[in-house]
Amino acid sequence: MKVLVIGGDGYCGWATALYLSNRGHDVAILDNLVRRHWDNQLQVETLTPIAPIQQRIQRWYELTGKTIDLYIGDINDYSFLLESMRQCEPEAVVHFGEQRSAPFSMIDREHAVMTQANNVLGNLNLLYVMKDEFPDCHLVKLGTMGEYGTPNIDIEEGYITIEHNGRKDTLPYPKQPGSFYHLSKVHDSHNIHFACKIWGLRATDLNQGVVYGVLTEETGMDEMLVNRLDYDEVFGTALNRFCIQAAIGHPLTVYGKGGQTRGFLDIRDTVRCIEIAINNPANAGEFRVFNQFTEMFSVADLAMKVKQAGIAMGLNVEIQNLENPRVELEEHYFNAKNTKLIDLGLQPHYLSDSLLDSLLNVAMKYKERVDKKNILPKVSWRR
Ligand code: NAD
Ligand code: USQ
Repeated sequence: MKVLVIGGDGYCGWATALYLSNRGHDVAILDNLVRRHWDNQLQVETLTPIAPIQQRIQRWYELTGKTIDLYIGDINDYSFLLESMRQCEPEAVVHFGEQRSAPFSMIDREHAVMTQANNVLGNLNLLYVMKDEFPDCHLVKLGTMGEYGTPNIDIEEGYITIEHNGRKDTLPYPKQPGSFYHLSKVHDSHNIHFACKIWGLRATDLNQGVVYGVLTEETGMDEMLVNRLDYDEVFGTALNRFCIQAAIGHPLTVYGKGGQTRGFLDIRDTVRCIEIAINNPANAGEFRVFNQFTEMFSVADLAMKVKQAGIAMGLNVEIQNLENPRVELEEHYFNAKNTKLIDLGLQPHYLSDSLLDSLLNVAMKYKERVDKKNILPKVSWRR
């Protein structure tokens, strides 16, 4: 299948582009490289040194003989997006190309506005290109589990059937996100749902949990293909951060009581879930929602697992409960459904000691590159 991966220079996008290419799909990447620019602005760097996108793609070709076309530009530039789509003629578009950090979106007004403008308007441009010229193309859009927040009832996959005053309907599941970033995903979901309804577009919204890990079969083939691994307070996510903290002897930064529970998945399952979604497209007019995670953990559980794995490797690992910079429940009910991708064939990689060992080993390999001043949280939700 001809697949355009928007955001293909990023963490999930790069791994996905190579995975799909390796499985015989005809892959193109579109990215404006803004993430590399934001890293520079914030003076943060991925733990793993990533090569420029052109070199990455060239190396992939040298190793496998498979080509990946590249479109460098911004999806907020409508004519660029339209022209790229005309050249590429994708049957499926996988859209990862957004500002994806909750703390980034909470730095100040500019970052909140930048996040929502970049994400919501970019996605809206894409919907218009699809409506005008690619009405049969399947949109696979990365949403987030955080769209739901932490309600005191089970979380369904996108929709909930409600009885009210003797009448019954199946409605979009209520959204209570916890940052301006997570809110941008809610706005995207509403726009996509509406576009499917009025124009008959086909879309799958993948409400993904927190991704961990760095190696996939493809990105592990060569140093030049290595994926990014963020550990800083803005772009680093919980488990990845904890492993890198353990590797350098920094206490694990559990925010507040650590009872915050989330859905998590291995990056090897991210890439497989995308493949499942594109191989089983939504119907015309259908707005389908899958919850994309494999296991639920509290932040305190994760820290304890990393501590145990670290100690087994001879590391001295401590856990520190920091004052929570975010406004979020630290003890709450959380039970989310995730059967739709499993029913379509996902065989999860569960978090295991061997995975933690491999993440810790990658962290140890590059630990000299860690800038310790980028670890403790500085962005506050309350300011
Ligand atoms: P990332 O920052 O590593 O990659 C995003 C890529 O999109 C970057 O290469 C960036 O340059 C590009 N991009 C951003 N805005 C763009 C624009 N306007 N035009 C063109 N390209 C643009 O992020 P990631 O971790 O790979 O996340 C990818 C997607 O998955 C995001 O939408 C994110 O919300 C979602 N997601 C990520 C996680 C996670 O744990 N990493 C979890 C759930 C959902
Ligand atoms: N947390 C800590 N210590 C840390 C980092 C995080 O306790 O050092 C806590 C946070 O307070 C939060 C939880 O861990 O309760 C998750 O935080 P995170 O930074 O790992 O993830 P989050 O901000 O939710 O965002 C990440 C990705 C985002 C994606 C989301 C999926 O950056 O793109 O949408 O995970 S989800 O959380 O399911 O919405």
